[in-house]
Amino acid sequence: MTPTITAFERSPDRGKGQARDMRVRWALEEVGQPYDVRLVSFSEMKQAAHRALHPFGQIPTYEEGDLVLFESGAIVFHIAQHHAGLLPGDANARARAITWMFCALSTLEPPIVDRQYAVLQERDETWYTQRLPIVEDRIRVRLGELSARLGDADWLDGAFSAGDLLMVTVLRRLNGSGLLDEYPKLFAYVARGEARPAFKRAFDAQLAVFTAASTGR
Ligand code: GTB
Repeated sequence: MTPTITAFERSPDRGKGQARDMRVRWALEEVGQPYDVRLVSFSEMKQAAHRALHPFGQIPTYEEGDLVLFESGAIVFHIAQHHAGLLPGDANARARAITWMFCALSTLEPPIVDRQYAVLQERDETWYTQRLPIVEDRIRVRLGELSARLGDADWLDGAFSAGDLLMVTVLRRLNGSGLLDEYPKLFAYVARGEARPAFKRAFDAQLAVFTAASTGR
């Protein structure tokens, strides 16, 4: 059965692949699962029909027959569990890959999102210029630790996994901040993820949505 995901009708990131449907698209592309996309506007997201799928009125969602999921991490995990290619067969290696999935979402993503909120919503506050360096230093601590663990390896634990997929999408949220440039190993790691054909297909698909919305095609 072809799953349907939801995505922004017009993404505020202007097609940069920062919205969280990107990680779901990428996972589906990695495993070769075709999918449909239903585009939703900001107002549609907050209406009852969409809230029935997503209690917080957000994207992405995932529908597959009777199954409805929200939370991008849970969706990627579901895809990885039901298709070959994103989680190793060996039980211990699989558990470690899942650990990296959690790590991406619960250790790396929160300070990075905190910075994005600061930049987007707190810029006019009197304390903004004092707070931003504090937030960025918190991110630097995690990036330094992650970089040390990655070392010269291509991926976090052996072959590319759903853990890398989530980590790369989380680190991409630092694009334009200059922070990732301070960690050449992580910079190269993200570039390796972005070079994967499945990433490119997912990126192009979400960019096409933005381009069509902007040009009216
Ligand atoms: N924890 C949830 C998950 O992982 O699925 C978070 C879902 C979420 O934050 N969804 C956002 C959303 O629907 C889109 S991805 N926002 C609308 C709303 O809450 O009303 C977050 C996002 C949005 C925009 C950019 N950007 O412009 O760069 C980046 C990321």
